[in-house]
Amino acid sequence: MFYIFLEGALYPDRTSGRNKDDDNVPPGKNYTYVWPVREEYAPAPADANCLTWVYHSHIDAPKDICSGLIGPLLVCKEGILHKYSGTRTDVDQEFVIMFALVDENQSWYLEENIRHFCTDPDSVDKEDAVFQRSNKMHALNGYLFGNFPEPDMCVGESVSWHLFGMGNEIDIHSIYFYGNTFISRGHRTDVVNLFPATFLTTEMIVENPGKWMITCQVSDHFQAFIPWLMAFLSSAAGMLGQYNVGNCKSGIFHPKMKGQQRRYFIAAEKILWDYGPQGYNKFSGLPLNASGRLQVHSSCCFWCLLPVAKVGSVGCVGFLMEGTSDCVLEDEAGSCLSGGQDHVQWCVLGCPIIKAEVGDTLLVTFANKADKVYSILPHGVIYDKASDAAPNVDAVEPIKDTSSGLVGPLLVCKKGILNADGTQKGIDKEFYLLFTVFDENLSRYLDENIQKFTWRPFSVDKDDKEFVKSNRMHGMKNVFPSCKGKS
Ligand SMILES: [Cu+2]
Repeated sequence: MFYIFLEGALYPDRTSGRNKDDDNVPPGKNYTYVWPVREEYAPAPADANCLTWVYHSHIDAPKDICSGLIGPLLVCKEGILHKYSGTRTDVDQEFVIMFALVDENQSWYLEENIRHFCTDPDSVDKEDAVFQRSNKMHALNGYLFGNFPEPDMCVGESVSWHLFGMGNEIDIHSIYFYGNTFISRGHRTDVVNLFPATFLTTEMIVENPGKWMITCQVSDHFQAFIPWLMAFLSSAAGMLGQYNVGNCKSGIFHPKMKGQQRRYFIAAEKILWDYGPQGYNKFSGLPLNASGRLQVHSSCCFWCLLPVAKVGSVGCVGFLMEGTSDCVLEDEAGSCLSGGQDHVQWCVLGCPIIKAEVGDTLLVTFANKADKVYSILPHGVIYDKASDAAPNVDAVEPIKDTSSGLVGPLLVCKKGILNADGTQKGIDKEFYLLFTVFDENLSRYLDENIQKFTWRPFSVDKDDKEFVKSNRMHGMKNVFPSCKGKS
């Protein structure tokens, strides 16, 4: 709650005189705003103990914010803040992260920056598209290139993360914390979505020691394109940060896992994937080689090479792809370790389905039968550094891997939910829908696809706008519900 003359927002609110003092605080002057926090503004019962809000300058909000004038404002339930120090009594630590594309083109200091930091200021064209793009920083708290100051914490600590997004229509972020999960709005997750002016409090009980990444999973943000830096900094220019978890607290005890071990064998093999196997558009009725689709087909890869995953496990009744091997994993003597033909399911894009109940341990053996290096990184389960598929920023190419088709669902169920055959109690059928734009431009097989499926490979311009557009497949994959992945 605030009074209109304490609002600090410049807009035609029909105020005058004293009521305008809050609107403009000139350099060298000061003004004290008064913002009572009334009961009606308290966190609701289901909210976190402290709600995340922000405050910012409002002379020209976009320009002010891009000039750095923004900060967090936490409103906590009564009794949560220490009477004297103001620190929180309910958690061990708290951190604030702003995810925003900081647009230096909008800064009040653009001219000053050009004069100070450009070698030839007079030659700078502020309307130049490349110049403008180079001024857009996909930042965590205004830091790029992994320079975000790394929060330190101990296993066993409770940590409150106050996250917010600001900025423009490009600021749609899927924030992923590697290594640990957290509670957000009453749900367990490790990914949260942020939009401009969206504020979120998440609560983490830190479980997993190591150095872990915090990333935006939006492909373009993860691999932020900054032309003059990309050449030598690669993916490290993106919206990335890290946090450190140490075993620095004594008396932390993890109970023994009492559930069952669920074993999965997953292999990746390269196949030819057909985005339209029925040969016509089922909504328009047009054949896929009709003029509307010809461009897609001719420019590159309506057909594309992909690695696919297949799962083998005893009791898994799946479908086999004709002409493929019938065993996921063989021993050195050639004997099948994973159940053989009767127990192999072939899955393409968004499969196989891994399931476990709380207390179980998943053992996933991954056999890479494709022609490039791949790995498996899970969401929502704990893994140590020996099972961490993302050891450091440079080694990670998650965007390319998911664009190449290597992504699948993983279900973590409450105890007692799964039947012996892996189906869910009380559920007759399960379907898994993967909605995504498969971007073949990012596939590891782009060059191979161009060679195989274009009429004149040497003439293909991979940066051509139409070519790039034609390679983005707005797909929906219905993963077959039949895999009963039980060991
Ligand atoms: Cu993002």
